[in-house]
Parts: sequence; C-alpha cells; structure tokens
Amino acid sequence: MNRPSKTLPEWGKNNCKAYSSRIIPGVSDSYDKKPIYKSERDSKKKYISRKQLSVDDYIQGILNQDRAILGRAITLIESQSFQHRNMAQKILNQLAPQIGQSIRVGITGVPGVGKSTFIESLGCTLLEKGHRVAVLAVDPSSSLTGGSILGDKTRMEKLSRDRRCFIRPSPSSGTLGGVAQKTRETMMICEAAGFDVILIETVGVGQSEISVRSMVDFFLLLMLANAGDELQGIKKGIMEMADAILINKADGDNKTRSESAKNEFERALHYIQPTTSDWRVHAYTCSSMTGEGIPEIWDIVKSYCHTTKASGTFFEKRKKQSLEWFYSLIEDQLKNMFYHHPDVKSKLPQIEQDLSECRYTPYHAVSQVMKTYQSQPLDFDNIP
Ligand SMILES: Nc1nc2c(ncn2[C@@H]2O[C@H](COP(=O)(O)OP(=O)(O)OP(=O)(O)O)[C@@H](O)[C@H]2O)c(=O)[nH]1
Ligand SMILES: [Mg+2]
Repeated sequence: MNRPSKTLPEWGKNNCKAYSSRIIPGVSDSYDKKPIYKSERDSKKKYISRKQLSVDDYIQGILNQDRAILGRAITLIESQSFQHRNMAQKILNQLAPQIGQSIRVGITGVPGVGKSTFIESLGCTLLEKGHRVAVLAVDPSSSLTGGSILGDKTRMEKLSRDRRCFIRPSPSSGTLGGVAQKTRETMMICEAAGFDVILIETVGVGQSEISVRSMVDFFLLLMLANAGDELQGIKKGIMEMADAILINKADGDNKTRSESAKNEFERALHYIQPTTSDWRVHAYTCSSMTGEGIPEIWDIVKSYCHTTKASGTFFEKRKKQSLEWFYSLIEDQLKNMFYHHPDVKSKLPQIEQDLSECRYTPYHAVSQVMKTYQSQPLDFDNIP
C-alpha cells in the first residue's frame, strides 16, 4: 500500500507503536501497468508471453489431465476467433476416442431452489467415492451476469478447492444455441481429461433446460415443498423431461412439508409419460445443506445407468442426441452462410423496402434472394 501520507489513517501516521503492524513502503501506482520483462537487459523488446501450444501439445496436456491446458483448450472452444475454433475442432476430433466415458447429469430448477448447493454436496460425495467431477453451467442470463456459477463458487467452496474437481462457468457470449454448443464441447474435452462425472447446472425457466436435456444422460429436477407449481414456474413440460424429481431443503421445519410434497409429486407423476421407456420417474427428498438423501440420489443415477445400459436405451439416447446436434449444427451453419453472403447482405435492405411497399410477395422475394445466394455459394471455411 503506497498511500500519500495525508491519506494515511490516523493510526498509521508516524508508524504508531501501539499497533502490531507497521506501515511499509509499497510500490508505485504505475507498477501494475509496467510490462513484465524476461530480464532487464532485453526489456526493450521482449515481453514474457505464454507459450503457444500446438494441437499435439493440447492433446497431450488434456490426456495428462493438465488443468491449465484443459482451461486453455476450453478458452479456444469459447473464442470468437475462427482460427481458435478451428484449432479447438482439431483437438476435439483427435480426442474423439476418449470422449463419452462419463456419466452426464443435468440439474435444473428455479433460481434459489439450491442447485449449486446440491452440486457442492453431491460433488463432495462423488469425490469421496473416487470420482473426478466437472461442473459446467448453461445459463442464458450469463451474458448479463457473467455466469451465475462464478458467484456460486462461494456455494461450491469445497469443490472449487479440490483438484479432482473442475468448475467452469457458462461461456458468456453468443446466443443460447451457441452457449449450449460450447458447453457440449467443453463437456467432451473434460471427459477426455478423465472427468468421469459431468454435472451441468441450468436455470429451469426457459429454453436452456431443453438444451441441457439434449446433452445429458440423466436429468434431475429440483423442487421445493410448499411452493405451488405456478410459483415455481415449472411447467408440465419440464416434469416430463425429468428422470427424477428431488424436493430439496428437506431439513428442519421443512422436513414434513417436503415429505408431503414428495407424495404429491408421486401422484402427479402417474399421469406423466416418462421420457425413457424403461425408467420409472419418482420423487425424492434431500437436504443439500445437511447432506441427507444425497448419497441415495447418486444410487438412483447409478441404477438408471445400469438399467438403461442393460436395455440399450442409454446408448440409443446418446446416438439420438448426437444426431440431433449434427442436424442443428447444419441448420445453424446454413443460416450463417446465407446471412453472411455479401450479395445477399447487400440486397436485403432493398427487398425489405419493396416488401413493405407490397411490390411483390415474400415468396417471390425469397426466390430472388435464393438465386443470388446460389449463384456463388460461400466457402464453408470462410464463414465468420
Ligand atoms: N435449508 C436449506 N437451505 C438450502 C438448501 N440448499 C440450498 N439452500 C439455500 O438456498 C439458497 C439458494 O441456494 P443456491 O444453491 O444458490 O440455489 P441455486 O438454485 O443454485 O440458485 P441460482 O444459481 O440463482 O439459480 C442459499 O441461501 C442456500 O444456502 C438446503 O438443502 N436446505
Ligand atoms: Mg446456482
């Protein structure tokens, strides 16, 4: 601390001896702005820069479970730069044989239901059992908040300090589709780095839980006792997507109420078609705070994997998810190529104007603009 003496606190002036600390001279204000040089001798030219890694360096690093390299690979995935994303794809492609060995669990529920606290509790249980856990998030609001999971690191205090756990907040840019795609690729790279359980948190109030549903094996819906369905903002659709319903905060005074809520959900589940044909969805209670019911939930997840792997639905689901992803990428890419076509771009304002003046029909406009596009389609590799 290098405060000018007039701003020093009263007790600090003259290094008052009544305190056990001394004021020592700090560094000047410009210190932080000063570049770091390899040595004073070559200070004029060389900054210390991080070593550029090749695709092979990344792959080796990831396979060796190097957390720093894993973090840098995820940064490539999240980058807006075409070169970075291209490199990320090369890495993912070469790691493909190592991908898919984990159990992927999605966790959803309204804000405040206790998702992060649950992940902390479940994550610690899993580490004790010898698993390596990666925690990711799909949060559509994250472009504004910077990813709620970041703030949540305080809720995941033990997990975030454990080296067997890797926590990554939502990528903070792009549309939901983009965020979901990046999360999916991040999940894959974490699998290659030996994380055998992937927990993905998402807020259960919109499109994001549908994206997460389409990338996980088991989907867990967290609920609260004593809050009507409308209060929890949960639609029947979300209940239909769940593989288990978990009433959280079943502790203290809330325990009995949580038991009744569980019974109510059990009754409601009779009328809901389960997503997985050979799996019966049930409601359970737990307290993420005390840890009660958490190991039991992991037993449910394991039992789900055991049953569906034996019947083959587990693998069918993964296959279906991967095909859905493939087709949604094709759609995204076609749209991208179309809207980035320079001739299409330059024609669109005039067409919009003509349409607003009813000069021709939208169908006619589409056929015109399609002809423009088809005359010289863009090169796939040059799309931004
Ligand atoms: N009593 C009790 N409180 C809990 C329990 N789980 C979470 N909480 C509290 O509920 C509050 C919200 O918990 P979070 O884990 O942040 O909830 P969240 O669903 O991740 O919230 P968002 O990330 O904002 O969507 C915190 O104050 C937690 O301490 C529980 O099992 N029992
Ligand atoms: Mg949270």
